[in-house]
Amino acid sequence: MTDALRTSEVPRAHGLDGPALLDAYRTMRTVRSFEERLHDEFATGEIPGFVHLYAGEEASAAGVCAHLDDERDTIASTHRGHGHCIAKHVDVKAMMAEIYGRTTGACRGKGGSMHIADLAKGMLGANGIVGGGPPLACGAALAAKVRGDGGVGVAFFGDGGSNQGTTLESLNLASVWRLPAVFVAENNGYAEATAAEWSVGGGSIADRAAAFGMPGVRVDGFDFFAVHEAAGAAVERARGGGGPTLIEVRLTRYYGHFEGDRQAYRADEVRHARAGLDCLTRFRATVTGTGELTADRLDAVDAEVAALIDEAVAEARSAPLPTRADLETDVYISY
Ligand SMILES: Cc1ncc(C[n+]2csc(CCOP(=O)(O)OP(=O)(O)O)c2C)c(N)n1
Ligand SMILES: [Mg+2]
Repeated sequence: MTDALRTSEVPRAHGLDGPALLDAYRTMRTVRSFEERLHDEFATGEIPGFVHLYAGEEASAAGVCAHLDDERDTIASTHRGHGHCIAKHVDVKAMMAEIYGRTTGACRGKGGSMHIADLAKGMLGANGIVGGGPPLACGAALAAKVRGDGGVGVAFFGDGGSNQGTTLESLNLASVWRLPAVFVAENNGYAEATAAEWSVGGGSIADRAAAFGMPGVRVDGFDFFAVHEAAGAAVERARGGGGPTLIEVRLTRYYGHFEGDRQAYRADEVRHARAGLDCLTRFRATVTGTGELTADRLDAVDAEVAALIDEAVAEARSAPLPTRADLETDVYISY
């Protein structure tokens, strides 16, 4: 019997049994390894386009998406979307190939990092338009409400995205239509180089929820369990017909706004976060401290994920680029 199965008999206060804890860890580790590897590979010049890395923010995607299923629940993501994709079970190799612009990619190499989508997994897409996700999530939530299948639409957006008119309109629409929606504001302190302290009027994204008559909560985005708990309440409320919730997740991105950003606008906050707040380190300390999972079991996940990422990069690099004919298909929909 594996450690995971042995501990699964005793769910803890967080309600997660051994396999669920292992899943959460695997998701966060996969995102971290994917992003760290992309950071290295981008520097070789082989990857086209812009890449915005999610490393440091893993607990948000993993804590929220742990409550979602692939069939009826949907998410709308951002330009910093790799973590959301992985947490929503988009195939990691197809993601890597997409970022390399190859025909084996999730969107046949035509979307790249900022446009990875997989409708079969309820992943409506990363999005190059800041504030583009919340209206999509409203549409998905309305569809779920009409279908009556208990589905939930989740919008991830940043502190910068929280100031977009589309986001505020979506909060309003979700409120008046009582949509099964969850709005997840990932406040990493910056929109490009502009500090959230300066740009978020009123100082709190969560507090804006009151203006729309919905609950607003702020959680520590380095703590998987805190995010998981807040998201669980929001998803349950949405599924039960209670309407939308706004969650502000406070966290830090470990890399620049995009790969190549010199980050002259911030000093040692990343070093501080990596050393004392890191979500993977904290998760490991918690679950090994309680005896729910062993360090060996977690190390085995690290090794499995490392092998997967190696394969994903090797396969992506050797996959074909789209031909000219490929580029002219799927541009317009035909009825
Ligand atoms: C409508 C729109 N305006 C501006 C941009 C340029 N832009 C890309 S990312 C970004 C900052 C977004 O910040 P935030 O929402 O906090 O997300 P983060 O990058 O911190 O994850 C901006 C201004 C854009 N892509 N779309
Ligand atoms: Mg931001």
